[in-house]
Amino acid sequence: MSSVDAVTAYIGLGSNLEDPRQQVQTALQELLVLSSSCLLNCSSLYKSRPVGPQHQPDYINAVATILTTLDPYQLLDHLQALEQVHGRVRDGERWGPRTLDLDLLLYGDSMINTPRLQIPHPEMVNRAFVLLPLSEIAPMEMEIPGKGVLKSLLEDLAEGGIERLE
Ligand code: A4P
Ligand code: MG
Repeated sequence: MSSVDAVTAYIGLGSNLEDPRQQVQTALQELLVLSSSCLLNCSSLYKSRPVGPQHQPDYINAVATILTTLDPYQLLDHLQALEQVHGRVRDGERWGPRTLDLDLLLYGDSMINTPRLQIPHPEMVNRAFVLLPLSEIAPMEMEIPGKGVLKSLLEDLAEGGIERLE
């Protein structure tokens, strides 16, 4: 098992099946006890229409940040195991409905482009449901590797149709 110095990573949480709000809140509790990691902060919850196929319920999303000594592939293994605990079924539909999706958005300033893992998550900068919660818990001047500064990316974003929940 490889190990690394502690790295700050950002995780996107999303759900649109089986009480999505509860799914995301439970997943945040599970991130609190993630091995070799410490939960640093989490955003509010946001509600939005699905991006992609429209024949599915609205999504609840949030972003969390952790400090971790897991390497990025170990972290992805843990996130995918948590998705399974939440009964995630993959039926092959791209961007289809799910009980829980955990995307590894950022891992320090790493850029990774392998079949199993792309970091930064390739779609994150196009998505209000990622950038708005991220902006609650990350510095506005943060550089998203290869993409730009968070503040500018937010300014370029079409923000419509997303609601921050209390
Ligand atoms: N993978 C590669 N890079 C990563 C990464 N950085 N984080 C691979 C996580 N996984 C990564 O993912 C497919 C494969 O991507 C994994 O096996 C992993 O090795 P998946 O979770 O099985 O399938 P997916 O989530 O349907 O695919 P994808 O392309 O990751 O979809 P997204 O980007 O997660 O989008 N609309 C709203 N409003 N809110 C949402 O949360 N989510 C999606 C899914 C679509 N529309 C949405 C939302
Ligand atoms: Mg995903």
